[in-house]
This record gives sequence, C-alpha cells and structure tokens, in this order.
Amino acid sequence: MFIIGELINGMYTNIALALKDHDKKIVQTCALEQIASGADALDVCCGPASQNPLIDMPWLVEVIQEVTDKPLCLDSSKPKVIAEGLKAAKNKTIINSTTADAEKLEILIPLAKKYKSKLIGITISAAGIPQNKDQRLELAAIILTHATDGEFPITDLYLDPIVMPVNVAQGQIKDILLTIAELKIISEPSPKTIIGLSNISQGAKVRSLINRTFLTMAVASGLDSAILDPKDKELMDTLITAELILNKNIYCDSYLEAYRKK
Ligand code: THG
Repeated sequence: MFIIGELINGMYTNIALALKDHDKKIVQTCALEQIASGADALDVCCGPASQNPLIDMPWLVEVIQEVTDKPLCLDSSKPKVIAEGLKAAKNKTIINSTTADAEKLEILIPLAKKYKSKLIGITISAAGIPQNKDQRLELAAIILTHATDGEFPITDLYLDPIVMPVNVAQGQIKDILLTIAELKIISEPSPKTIIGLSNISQGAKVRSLINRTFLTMAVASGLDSAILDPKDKELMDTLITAELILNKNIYCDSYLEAYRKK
C-alpha cells in the first residue's frame, strides 16, 4: 500500500495558522512526523482558509522539500494552484486531482506529462457526485479515455471512487468497495486505485474505528493507495495486519514491529 499522509492540509488549525504566519517549523514537523510514522508521500493542501493559494502552495512545497525528498501530492481543485506547486517541486509529484470534466482533463493531463507527475482522477463531474457503482465506472472510463488519447501512462493514473461519509451516504459504501475491485479490471494495463480514507468518518463519532474497519475492506478489494492519517497507530497496525492476512507480507511473530520499521 502506498501511504499518503493527509495532515498537511489547511483544514487543520495548526496548518491554517502556519500559512497565516508563514511558520515553516509547524509544516516541517508535520512532514517529518508523518514520514516517521510510515508515510510514503505527503498530501499538500492549502485548504479553504488560505487567502492566496497561488502563493501558499509553492511555499508549502518549498518548506517541505527542505526536510524531505518524499513525493508530494499537490491537492487543489484549481489547476492554477497545482501548476504553481509543480513549478516549485523538485521531489516527485502526484497531481490531486482532476475530475472527469473535459476542461480539467485537457489542462491537467498535459501538465502531468510535462512534469512527469502521477495523476489522480476522481470520479466526479460538474453534474455532481455519482450515486452508484455504474455512475462511478462511467466517469472512470471518461478519465481513462482522455488519459489514453493524451498518451498518459495508465500505470501512473490513480482512480479515486470518491469516498462519502458513512453517516450521510451509508447506502453507497458497498458500491465504493465494488468500484475499487472493478477499476482494477477496467483496462489492460490497469490503473491504480486510491481513496481519501478519512472522508468515510467525517461528522461521525469513533472515527478511528470506522476508518480502520473501512480500510481493511478496501485493502481486501484491491486498493493500491490511500490518503490517511499515518499518526493513527491503530490504523497503521490494522493496515499491516490486513496486508499480512492477504499474503502481501510474510508472517513472523514480530510482524508488526518488522513491517512498521520498513
Ligand atoms: N480524494 C482525494 N484527495 C482528497 C480526498 C479524497 N484530499 C482531501 C481529503 N479527501 C483527504 N484528506 C482529509 C484530511 C482531513 C480530513 C479528511 C480528509 C478530516 N479532517 C477533520 C474533519 O474534517 O473533521 C479536520 C479536523 C480538524 O479540524 O482538526 O476529516 O477523498 N484524491
């Protein structure tokens, strides 16, 4: 599982404060803590509080790169903000994200190619959030077609079935799991799959339990990557154990310790 740490996001009060005061220590500590906890890459999102994401995104990229060379997942709904992040990036990058809308695909696919970036495609469109598996797969097919036509390598494409909170969209979660499984057989070679895990528990109580239970199911459905809180130790232990049970890691009595250190 490719783990992308979710904590550098202006949605969190410490990061919103760091952006306001340009306090790079807060951001760098957050980056290093996530990596020490097992993150393979870091999501970078200015969030709704940012007054000037065109300045804040490259600033975040620069200060993170002072302390790590892990890949950066540039998270914005605005292609111009992503472009400013790409310009500042020396590390590998993942564009997060395009929707299935032609005007976004036509900007972000060439941009990903230009910067040799990976690309996340979310199965949403201007028409809104899909309501079932078939609508998700239809939007995935649109993204795949644009990527193929644009000669973008499909193995660098991460498709996201868009996880909805269980407290408002309980009836959709099973369809999201089935979508993850079907995305792996939608084309040859297959795209990768990714989710924003914490979406599942937004607004709910016992968030950590909901997150780790859903992650287990998503891993069993063939999930390749997740944006999650790597500092949630029970979540990370659950992930290692799920991968062990699915025969992705070799068993030994000290497997938790062995794979946590990896
Ligand atoms: N897919 C893709 N990218 C994404 C998402 C996705 N990026 C953003 C998001 N979803 C994933 N990241 C988060 C980060 C934080 C939370 C959820 C998802 C979260 N935050 C607390 C909340 O809203 O309750 C904030 C708590 C606080 O303020 O301290 O839950 O799906 N491709």
